[in-house]
Amino acid sequence: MSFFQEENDEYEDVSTVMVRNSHLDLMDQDILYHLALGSGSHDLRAMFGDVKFVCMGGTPKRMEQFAYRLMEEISYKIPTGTTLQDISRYSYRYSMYKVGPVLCISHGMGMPSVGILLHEIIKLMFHAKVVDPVFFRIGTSGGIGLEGGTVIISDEAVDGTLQPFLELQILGKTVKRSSVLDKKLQWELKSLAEPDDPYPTVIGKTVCTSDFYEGQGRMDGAFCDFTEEEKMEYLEKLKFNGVRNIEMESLAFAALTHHAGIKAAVVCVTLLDRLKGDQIHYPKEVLDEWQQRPQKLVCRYIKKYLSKR
Ligand code: R2B
Ligand code: URA
Repeated sequence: MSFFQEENDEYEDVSTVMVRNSHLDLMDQDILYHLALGSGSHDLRAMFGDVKFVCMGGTPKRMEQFAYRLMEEISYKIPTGTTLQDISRYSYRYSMYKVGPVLCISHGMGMPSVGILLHEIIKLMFHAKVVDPVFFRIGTSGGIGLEGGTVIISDEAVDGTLQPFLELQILGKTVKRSSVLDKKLQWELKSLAEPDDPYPTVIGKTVCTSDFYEGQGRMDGAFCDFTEEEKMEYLEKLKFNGVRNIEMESLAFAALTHHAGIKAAVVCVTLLDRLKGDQIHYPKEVLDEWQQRPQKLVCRYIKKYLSKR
């Protein structure tokens, strides 16, 4: 397909990941504490220099599953009788698996968790001199006017007030970072949705919140000070503004990858339609199958890219 052709052309002008921190040059080693790795203790270039894709998702189990799916799909072999190792197991924070040029990492829940991980993974890419990696978040979300099981590729990540910025408080001041996602990557992913897929794959805006309950207009948390009418007015306003889903990491993911000049995409499945309710009531087997849908799409992308090399 033509886009991979173009992409390869693009990669003729390759560049390694840069960090925007001159202080790192002055440190004799950099401890990536939450990954249980370090530039002094590990040969990061030898371990990770070949990475091309970094895939992040909420839970360790899902990312392990994804790593095994990839192994199958790209025919990546490990010695018979052995299993993939969780590279960050001694951190007891995140889980990380490497399948050839793909890193699969759990990011936990919420922007602080994915933010810490991104700082360390971006530095890992820098120390390992990785060339033009592509980052994916594969996750779950609440749909806005879309049935459970729908796959959404985010074209923009915005906060609960629809602002396309991540707001950080640094030294007591508010700093805004734009949450930009790669347009071309979104359409490349969309083109890999198959007519036979028994679910829709759409592109749309994603609201990212700091809370699952009140922050997402749910009335089933421990606290709720708004009425059903106020909730529906807000959710309808989101729909009117092109929002297709709500989750909790895309804003930090988009803003920090963009700040590092890294191409990134967010692909989430919906677990319910928030215009119809708050509780996630589907059976576990249904939810498990739905959660594999973003994995399948990203897997198709990686497979296609690798087959063109
Ligand atoms: C989706 O699901 C989690 C909350 O249940 C959160 O990490 C998110 O973004
Ligand atoms: N994750 C969220 O953040 N919200 C939902 O409604 C479902 C999954």
